[in-house]
Amino acid sequence: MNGRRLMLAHFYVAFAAFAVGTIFGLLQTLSRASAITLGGFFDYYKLLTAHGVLLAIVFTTFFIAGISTYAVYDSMPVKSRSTNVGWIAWWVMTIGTVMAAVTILAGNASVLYTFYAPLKASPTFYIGATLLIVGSWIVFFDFLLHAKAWRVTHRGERLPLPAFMATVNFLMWFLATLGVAVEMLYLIPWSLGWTQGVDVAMTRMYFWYFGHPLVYFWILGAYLAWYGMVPKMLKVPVFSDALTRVAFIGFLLLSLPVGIHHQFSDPGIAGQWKLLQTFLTLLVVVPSLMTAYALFATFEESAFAKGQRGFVNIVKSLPWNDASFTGIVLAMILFIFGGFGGIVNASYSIDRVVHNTMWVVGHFHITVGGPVALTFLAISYRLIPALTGRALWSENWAKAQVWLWFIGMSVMSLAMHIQGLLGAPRRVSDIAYYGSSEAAAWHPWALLTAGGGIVLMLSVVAFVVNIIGTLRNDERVGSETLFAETRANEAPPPMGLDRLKFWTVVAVALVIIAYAGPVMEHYQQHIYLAPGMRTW
Ligand code: HAS
Ligand code: CU
Repeated sequence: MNGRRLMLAHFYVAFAAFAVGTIFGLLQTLSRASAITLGGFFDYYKLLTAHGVLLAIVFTTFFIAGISTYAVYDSMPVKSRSTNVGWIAWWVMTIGTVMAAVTILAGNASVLYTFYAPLKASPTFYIGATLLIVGSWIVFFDFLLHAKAWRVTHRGERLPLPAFMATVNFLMWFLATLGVAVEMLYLIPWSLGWTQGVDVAMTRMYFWYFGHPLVYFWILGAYLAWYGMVPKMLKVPVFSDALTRVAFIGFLLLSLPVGIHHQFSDPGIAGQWKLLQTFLTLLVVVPSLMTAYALFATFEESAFAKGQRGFVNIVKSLPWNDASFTGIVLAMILFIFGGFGGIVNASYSIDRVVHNTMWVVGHFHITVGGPVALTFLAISYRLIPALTGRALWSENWAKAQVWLWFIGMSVMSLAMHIQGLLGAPRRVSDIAYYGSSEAAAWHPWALLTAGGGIVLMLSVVAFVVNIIGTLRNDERVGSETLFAETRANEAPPPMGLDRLKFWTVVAVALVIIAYAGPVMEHYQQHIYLAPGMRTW
């Protein structure tokens, strides 16, 4: 398979962003627990911006570009194609990342990862972020070119399942990032002083049109491994090719028209639009439950093959000695809690209680830090050996790392959720509030959050040591595909599932239904253009 160096390049940038971003996260938890005082170069809001951008945007986007390129190139081998387009994508993404990261660390973009206006960062931050997005579009374009070249010798065939999953995820990402691209058309001229003000409400709507699908881009990156690689670890076929395609099409359609569930407290958006998007948000339960069902059926099939029956025997028969498999199941367990927390958030009236509190921070740490990050770390113990041909340095370190991550993330997220229910705000550096009695109730949970953060840091060290050890390991391993076969006797999935142009039209139609009202009503109101400000 060609493109190994390209895939590894994506993973190395992802790991570097992960290692640096988690250090900032630890410092934040210690600061909010009043264990340390941040200041100077280590300004709290600068670190919070760097933590969010490096982990939520850079680590995820590069890792998903890497694992998706593996899925496309591995399942659709096309020897004749060069990797030039893929490398152009990598360079554009990397240059953009460096521009944005340097601007943040230079103290010129403490706008947090959501870069809400009227906070105004330096233009190089917005231009760098835009290049990262444009680079990821080139990754998607590379997949389309690859599929076209593969189709020359595979006329009329369906995309192989790994390539289908990766392509649908990037199609959803492309449609979602159009929102942030339009937002940048406001923010870049504004940051350059070419426009007098910015329409804050509209930039927020553009951001969250992108911001929610962003999280499903992450989870589908993990689902690529759950649906495609976990069966291989268990030596069984993919549970169902058709179900997998239906679930991915479900996420494509239900990711885009729901971003206003992040804006329930925003003024200027009428309640009926928020209610409509609540219903659309909750529909995501369907592909989520389909995923849970397919995965447990896979576990069951592997246990039956070993003559084991019954829930307890199925669980006991799973390969708990395999760090990659164990890490992914622990990630799934975290997702169960994160998912139900999402249902709380999506409940329009209850969200009033938790919005902008540490509850939401707990939610996204157990979702991004659970099914997404832990899956990415766990599957790296298969991907890096497969791409380098070098054996994993230590299976024991890998097992320790995934359990430490699970424990640290569980403790930290629980403590964050409880802080949030007690009213602790997010995005506030000092929560002592001059010794107020209400704030005092948050402190024990802030300490526990920091405790979870320390355990997570140990896990990060174990991961980095293991990856470096693997890259220096002289013991060689084979590089057979990490993806499982689909079931030989399964009826071929309906060809309609592969009609991605049709599903794109349906997705766009849903977006128009969900957003035409709020956008038109917005422009019927008086638009105030905010000149912008810096609070740092
Ligand atoms: Fe969320 C805020 C609603 C899932 C990430 N979410 C966030 C933010 C982030 C984030 C980053 O409605 C904060 C952004 C910010 O900075 O302000 N979220 C949901 C809902 C879901 C959901 C309904 N979120 C995620 C995932 C994320 C993620 C996944 C990252 C990867 N979220 C919200 C809302 C807000 C929000 C509001 C705004 C809150 C506010 O006020 O600001 C759903 O996708 C959840 C699906 C799951 C279920 C529950 C059933 C559970 C099942 C188990 C599945 C298990 C599996 C594993 C597949 C419907 C079905 C198999 C298990 C075995 C052991 C076999
Ligand atoms: Cu969301």
